[in-house]
Amino acid sequence: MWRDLFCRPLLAALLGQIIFLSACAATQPREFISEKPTKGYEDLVVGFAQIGAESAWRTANTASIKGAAEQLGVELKFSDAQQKQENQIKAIRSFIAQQVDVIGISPVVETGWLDVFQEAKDAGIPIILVDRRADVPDDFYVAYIGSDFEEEGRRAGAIMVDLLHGQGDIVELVGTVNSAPANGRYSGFRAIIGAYPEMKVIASRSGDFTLAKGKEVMEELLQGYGPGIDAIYAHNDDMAIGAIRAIEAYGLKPGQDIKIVSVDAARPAFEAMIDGKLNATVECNPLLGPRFFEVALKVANGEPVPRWIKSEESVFFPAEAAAILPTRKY
Ligand code: GZL
Repeated sequence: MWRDLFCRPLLAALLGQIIFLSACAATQPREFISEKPTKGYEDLVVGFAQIGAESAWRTANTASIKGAAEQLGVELKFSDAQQKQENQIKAIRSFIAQQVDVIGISPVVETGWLDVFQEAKDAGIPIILVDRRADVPDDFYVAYIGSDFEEEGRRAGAIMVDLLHGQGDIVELVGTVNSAPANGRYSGFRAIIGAYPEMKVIASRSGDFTLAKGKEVMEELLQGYGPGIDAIYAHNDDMAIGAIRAIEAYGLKPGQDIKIVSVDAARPAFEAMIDGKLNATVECNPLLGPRFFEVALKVANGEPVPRWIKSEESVFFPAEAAAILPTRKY
């Protein structure tokens, strides 16, 4: 009897309270719930420290990043460092001062980033490496979006073995010294040709990924080695085109007297293959803009992202160059 008098009304009151509170929670606007509001692309402010405009690849990479920002409505603060590390460091400090949501960078070289990356970490601003890696502790960046440069070097090495039938003297045009692509392409190439004692790299000089420097270095190497050069391994197409011009000026036929293998698969490489002056190009994809902002948005919203978003890449040869050239996006 006394339970009925006492318990039922109490139970009814408790039930009413539970219903009322859950109704409140369901109707409360998100900002009053402890979660942080999710950002959209149009809320995102991103700083990108680009290396420069040294090659056709870099031009395409910049166009991809700027184009994606515009298409998505992201506020992009973009800096061109003219291939100088100190300018990239200044750019990162400027992005920190402006309190951007995320910083992207293609580090011109692998080392010398610890202090400024620490400053970004202390400011709570995540860094995404795009295109090139940096030699920093894992917790100094949230993701790397880019290629496997060692694999690119291995692919170039395998092509060179075929072209030279396992024997010949090779000249190497190296990219920017101490950059991740130059280091990876250098070691990957040697991992393959090292199994062929009759294949020798007789000279390895940096052309800094530019056409002009590649031509200049090739002119010097032709003076030193001349017809003794069986093949060239160029770490990018721009240096390969510079070498082609030097070989022609020297009086030899590029692609025939001297075989040439390069990396990037930019349009000028396809044109050189169609002209019979280049024997192969290993693809390195510069069109990283959309993926960069996709990852940046997830990071800004505290969502997990893979540590390495790896580019899918191929290799191209003269026989298919004319058919493929119209389809190339860079
Ligand atoms: C590779 C990229 C390199 C290209 C060059 O991912 O960093 O820099 O191979 C470019 O053409 O200059």
